[in-house]
Amino acid sequence: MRLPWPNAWRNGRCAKKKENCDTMTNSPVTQFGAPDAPYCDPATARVTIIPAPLEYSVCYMQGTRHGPQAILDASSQMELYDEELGCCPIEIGVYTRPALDYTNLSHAQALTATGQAVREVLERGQLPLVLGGEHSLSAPPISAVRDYFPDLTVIHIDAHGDLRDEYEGTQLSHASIERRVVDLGIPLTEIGIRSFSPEEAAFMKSQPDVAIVWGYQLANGTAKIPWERLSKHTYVTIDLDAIDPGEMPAVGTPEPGGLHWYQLLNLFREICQRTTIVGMDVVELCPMEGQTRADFLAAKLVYKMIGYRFIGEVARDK
Ligand SMILES: [Mn+2]
Repeated sequence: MRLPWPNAWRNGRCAKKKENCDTMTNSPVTQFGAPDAPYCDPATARVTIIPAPLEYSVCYMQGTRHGPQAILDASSQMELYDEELGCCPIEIGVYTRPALDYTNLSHAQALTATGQAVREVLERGQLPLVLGGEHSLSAPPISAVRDYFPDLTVIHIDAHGDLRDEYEGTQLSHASIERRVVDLGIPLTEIGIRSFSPEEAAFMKSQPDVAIVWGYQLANGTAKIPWERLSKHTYVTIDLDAIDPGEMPAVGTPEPGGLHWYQLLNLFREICQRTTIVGMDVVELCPMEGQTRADFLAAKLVYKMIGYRFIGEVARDK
């Protein structure tokens, strides 16, 4: 007879324990979801989370270097059973490595270190999931993942096009990240865009391998995601300012009219049904006092992404 719950859940191994409430205020959370040891073993994990507290080219609100730890802290208070998927996604194994240390590194050196951390995860056959930090960190991970999956395509969910050739005098800027992806020759699909410069509009006339689904199209129901552009292997980069600022206020450059929670989850679930995600990042959380809902949204989004990605590989009760 089939058990009504996965064994681990029945035994309470992935149940949230009350004592976490006491420990989190004293010491920083080191493992996403604060699960029991079997689920964060680096040797058996399917996902390695890379906290990347990068902050070099932020132009408006500062503080995104605190984003990764805020996500880890919030994740420790998150329930680990996914009622939609009928399972505990943490059971696939999610290891969080120590945060990258960018002390005394130039921006370029910090980006190289980020790419190297992703390569180490790929070498172990695990899925790299980078927590930012500012968006400029995405290019080296995408380049590293492409070395392992040459057919790679990229989905970029963001309020901003990030297609400028350079911004404020540097090609490494967060506002140029997707231009670097285009430079790598990787087909790019942008979703949720609602802040675009004249320079980017002119660039699009050069017919780069970029498709854009605009924010207004998502809002009025005319959006058509060009699924046919996706290859077998896809990297997804999510700038949290893609989400409506009413739900995600803690970002450096908020734009009105963004994606809503379930809209984003449905989008992400469909991405997982149509392609295999082989690398991910969630960037630009800029924790703000009194806006803990943003930290919790980011943590839960990361967990939902892991669940959708690995559904079918973990025991389910429905
Ligand atoms: Mn953005």
